[in-house]
Amino acid sequence: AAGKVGILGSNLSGPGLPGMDSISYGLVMKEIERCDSGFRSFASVQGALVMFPINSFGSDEQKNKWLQPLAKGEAVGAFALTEPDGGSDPAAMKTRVEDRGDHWILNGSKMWVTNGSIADVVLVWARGPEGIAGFLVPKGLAGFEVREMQGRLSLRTSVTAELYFQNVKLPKSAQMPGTDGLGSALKCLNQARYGIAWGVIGAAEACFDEAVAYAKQRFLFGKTLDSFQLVQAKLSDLCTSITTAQLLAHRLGQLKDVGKMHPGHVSMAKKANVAMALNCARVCRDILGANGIMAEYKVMRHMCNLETVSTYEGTDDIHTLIVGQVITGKSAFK
Ligand code: TGC
Ligand code: FAD
Repeated sequence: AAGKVGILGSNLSGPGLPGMDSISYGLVMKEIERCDSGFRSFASVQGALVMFPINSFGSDEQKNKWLQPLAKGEAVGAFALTEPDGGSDPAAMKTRVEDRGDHWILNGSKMWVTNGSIADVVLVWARGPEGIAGFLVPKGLAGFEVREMQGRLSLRTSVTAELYFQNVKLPKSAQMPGTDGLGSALKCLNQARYGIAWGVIGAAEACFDEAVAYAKQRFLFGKTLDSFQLVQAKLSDLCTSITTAQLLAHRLGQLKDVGKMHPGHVSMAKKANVAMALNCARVCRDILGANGIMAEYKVMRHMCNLETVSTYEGTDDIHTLIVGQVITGKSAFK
């Protein structure tokens, strides 16, 4: 359905692609995440982490083969950067390709790969003879094993997988010719983090709307909950923080559309807006009292989802340090 309405990779320009402006695209992400962060994750991975790199770094053959099926939702993509020994530090990656003349041999493993078990094609980041590069790996190749990760208490509408590559033979054409080191992978993350900065506002709005509606009808101490000053103060602060986040995302979109969005801007917005949404979900959960923990209400589901959103695409700490680096000129990672 998402493919039919044209919302997958909708901000990308090129033959047959919608080319939506950044703010419209952000609003789409917001509305998807109002429903569930797992659905927005699917859309982020498909659009920002698979279609964007194919469009930016792929060969004509790769673009012709994958972009339209991915845009229409006829094919599913995944992005495999994270490894067991390198979550926040992807430069530590051990997955590697060896050049065997007319083909590559891929060895290594990835984990926490959204869409991994349902993907037709996985963008795998691996260390090769000339540094880190991206490779398009279709499903079903000999030596490519996928294990779905079970037991998550967050983002339960999406699927996450571990990927294992044991002497997987790839044609030379699997390499994305425009990828050039870890920076190429990080460019994809900028796109996805942009979508998250917008998306989480939708989750926060959903929690806020539910809490307002609940407080209007919950009767305590002889009047409805929304009459109490403490509850009004909570709602007032949340409304202000949601509005502030909207303005931050809107400004980021304006900068993106004129080519002035810096990775530091994206980090600031990802960190601030996710923290805002997580706080909003927690406070709204509190306003609903015991009902707030029940599955029939949205707040706890959004709250659990947002714990993941705070971790993936760069943790809150990592974005703090990226902004710190922009301010001081000193990398805390080295
Ligand atoms: P560092 O030495 O700073 O940088 C390496 C090269 O990359 C360049 N660069 C960037 N380029 C574009 N955009 C950015 N945001 C960039 N950040 C850095 C940099 O200029 C350098 O270029 P060059 O030409 O000099 O080589 O790299 P580092 O190893 O010190 O690490 C920096 C750090 C920690 C910020 C980075 O590794 C990082 O962002 N870590 C977090 C990892 C992360 O976010 N992983 C996400 C995995 S995907 C995912 O979670 C999907 S979830 C599903 C969903 O989205 O819904
Ligand atoms: P770690 O890096 O081990 O971090 C643990 C803690 O240490 C955090 O609090 C962190 O902030 C802190 N920390 C790390 N470094 C520093 C430092 N220098 N200074 C201070 N504190 C630090 N990855 C993909 O490649 N593709 C995907 O599709 C994908 N989907 C995901 C879906 C889900 C549901 C989840 C949970 C994760 C997904 N990820 C994906 C992985 C995600 O990007 C990583 O989980 C994230 O980058 C953090 O890595 P980690 O979990 O190994 O935590």
